[in-house]
Amino acid sequence: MVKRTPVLRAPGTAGPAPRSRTRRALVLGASAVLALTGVTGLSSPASAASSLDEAAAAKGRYFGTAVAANRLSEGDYVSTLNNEFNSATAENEMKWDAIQGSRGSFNFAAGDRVVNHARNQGMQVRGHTLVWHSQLPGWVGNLGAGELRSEMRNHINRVMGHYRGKIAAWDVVNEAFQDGSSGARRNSPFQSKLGNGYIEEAFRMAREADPNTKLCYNDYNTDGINAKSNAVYAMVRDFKARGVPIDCVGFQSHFNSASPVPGDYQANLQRFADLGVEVQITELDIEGSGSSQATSYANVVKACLAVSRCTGITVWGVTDKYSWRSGGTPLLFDGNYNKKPAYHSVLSALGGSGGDDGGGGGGGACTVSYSKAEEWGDRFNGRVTVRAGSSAISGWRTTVTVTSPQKISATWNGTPSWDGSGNVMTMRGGQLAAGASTTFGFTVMTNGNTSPPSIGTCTTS
Ligand code: 9MR
Repeated sequence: MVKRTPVLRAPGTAGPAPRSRTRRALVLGASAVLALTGVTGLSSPASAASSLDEAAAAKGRYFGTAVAANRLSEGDYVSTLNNEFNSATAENEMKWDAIQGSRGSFNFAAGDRVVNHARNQGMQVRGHTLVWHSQLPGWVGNLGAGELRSEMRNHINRVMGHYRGKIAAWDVVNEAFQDGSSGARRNSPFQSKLGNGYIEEAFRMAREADPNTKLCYNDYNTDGINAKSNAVYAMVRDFKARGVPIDCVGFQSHFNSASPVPGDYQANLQRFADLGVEVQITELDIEGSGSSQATSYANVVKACLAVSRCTGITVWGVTDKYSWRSGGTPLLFDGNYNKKPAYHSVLSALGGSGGDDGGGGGGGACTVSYSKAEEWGDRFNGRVTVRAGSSAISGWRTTVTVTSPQKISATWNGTPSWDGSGNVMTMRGGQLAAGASTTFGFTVMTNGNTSPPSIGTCTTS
């Protein structure tokens, strides 16, 4: 239960110049807090990133998620998305049936919601997907070859044209190969009417439609070295040899006990990278829980980091409850948006702080993580989760720094105190068992400045 303390209005003196709104300044912000407060004995280095996107960025990678437009009205969904990810893929909203369900009638509304949200948050966007056998409206399958070719070009032109300048990479063709040992093409209207050349045609059309975005081939069960990935590999090698435009290969990476992370995952990524394309992990999810799920996730991250042309990782959803495989709890946040052991192992593998390899609880004495909660026209609520590491602690403190003219007007679930500027609040709390967490909150009156606060590192007492 959230308990609100009476309004605690700090003295209003001039603070530092307003920063840009990006919360990606949190890491630097932590150093600023140190300078202001002279706090010593911190549990983790101020330079270690405390969110997935910042940790990935420090390694030169992005960390993304699939986003569903109809979840963007849910506060916890949005705050988790905004706090942890710097790349978004529309889970369904840019597929052919969503955009051009009826021939010639284009509807970009849902896709635009995802793209606008992402761009407003400074995230990049992956485009998914232009040519795919699934989620393809019936009218496409009824066309003859000539019309199908011109409709494929028209769809690519219209969709890529609409999003020109806003998409970092497009999945031009998705899932064009069969599973199993044949290495054969999957049957589809494109395959059966246009023949083997349709993939090349689609990539050439895409380059013409937008020469400034990356063009990817994306597939599943191609994560290890097997007949299917060999077939994709041969296609990419041929494209590169003949100058067919292709920039990247997406490895969906949907894993479970029947299809675990392959032992040759890194080697497979590397052999594609060696063809001169970027490799991206595009739809990662791993069914399971606890430390075994955490270890598998860490292995995927480590494989990507070991391949210099592996430019980023996208997980296929924010929270288990909305996953396409929700029964398998395959994501990094549970249904209540709590960070799972897999989250901590991913953060740790990315070199961030507050992570561990799945034991529940960071290795350090305590860690903090911030998320934005409710938002109104003149104020927003912030939430900080404080988590004990692998040992119990008898008390903790951290700082919240806001940017003048912002003011913290209320707090709950902790004991606050203030520095002379009124911009730095120190929050204190009591004991926590090993790995346990607690959450405190506060309201920031924006006074016109919506920058996120900077959260200091966690100190035990
Ligand atoms: O996650 C998507 C789910 O909501 C849809 O119902 C499904 C329909 O085909 O597509 C899911 O996303 C798929 C992605 O677009 C391509 N690779 C496999 C993904 C999981 O099925």
